[in-house]
Amino acid sequence: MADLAAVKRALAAQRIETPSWAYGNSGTRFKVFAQQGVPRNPEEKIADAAAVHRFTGVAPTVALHIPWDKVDDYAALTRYAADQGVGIGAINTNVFQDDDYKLGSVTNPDPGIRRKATDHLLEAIDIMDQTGSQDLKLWFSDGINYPGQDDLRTRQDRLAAALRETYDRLGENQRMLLEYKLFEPAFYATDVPDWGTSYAHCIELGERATVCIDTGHHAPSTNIEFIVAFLLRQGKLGAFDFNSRFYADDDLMVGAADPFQLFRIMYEIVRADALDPAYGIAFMLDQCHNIERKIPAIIRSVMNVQEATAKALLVDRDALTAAQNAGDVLESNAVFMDAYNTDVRPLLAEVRADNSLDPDPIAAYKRSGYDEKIIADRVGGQQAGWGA
Ligand code: RM4
Ligand code: MN
Repeated sequence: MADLAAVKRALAAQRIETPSWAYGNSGTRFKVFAQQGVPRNPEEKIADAAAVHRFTGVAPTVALHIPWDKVDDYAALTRYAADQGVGIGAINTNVFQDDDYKLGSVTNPDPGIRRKATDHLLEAIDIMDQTGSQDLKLWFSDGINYPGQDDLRTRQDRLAAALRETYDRLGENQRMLLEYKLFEPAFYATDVPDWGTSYAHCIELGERATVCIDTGHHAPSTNIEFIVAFLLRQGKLGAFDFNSRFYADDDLMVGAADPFQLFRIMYEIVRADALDPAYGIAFMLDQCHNIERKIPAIIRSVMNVQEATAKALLVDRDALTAAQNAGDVLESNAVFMDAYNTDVRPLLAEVRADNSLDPDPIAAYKRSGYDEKIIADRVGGQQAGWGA
């Protein structure tokens, strides 16, 4: 049996970072449906992240995306966040929304455009110096649509050069998280399409470069927990961008499409003793809430991660190891599934109550009047979103 007191301690200590952009408007390439009460600036996004933390108790940091969250004074923004009760987490870079980047950013054939893209990555580190952020998260939309359009191998050289320059600029306590994505917006070949490519570049760069797994960025049926186990064994798993998908990079609420997969991923984390924030993995959400209210969707996402984690912590590891070593296929699977099939909602309600939180964060949010308040207050001005 798992030690219940230890499980509760681990759940109370869990940390999940929410993304500033999930509080703003987003959509598909067909339509962005505006909502009432959407933040109009980084401060309002941070206020919403702080609301999520107040009701869940486990989301004390918010990731920023530059230039979407560009401000004149990052030290002031950091102080504002602290006043709200949260800290600023990873700094995400954006080299995918400028006309210059049509043929790529750091892998563009034009050296001037590569310079501009690399300068943006360096600028993000300057921002980290001011916010105290430790993580620089890189995602490149770079790739090509047609065979022969550009040289696959030369593009890797250009990528390596930009990563090297950026890595060398990192401070001692700063890390680089290199994300990969199978396709979109490039359709034929993406320059960082998979974990192997990211891993190889990270190895070349050094200790402080690690892989970020965005759960929505794989081919259908990819065994993500295998990637998790492998990277943990190599000490090269730095972060997650959690979300869920049915088809491509759907960016839906994590755990919505496949809660069992999320449990399997969290089991590998627990199995490696990597849940503790001190281990250094950043558990972040990277989601878009196109048709649902954003704040309760993020609260629900945090709860989904907590539920998967609780189940993972409940796996009877002694019984599992014994069954595995005895070659008992059915018993091993049964021990694993027993934990997955446990209703952990009462346990999590208890953990919340023990930590002076409402056992039902969604109901507490609804009762709080925060939603009505932002709808009333945030009138006029331009709502934040992917384009703004
Ligand atoms: C990408 C990737 C990045 C995110 C952007 C908005 O698909 O997941 O992490 O910053 O979307
Ligand atoms: Mn992502």
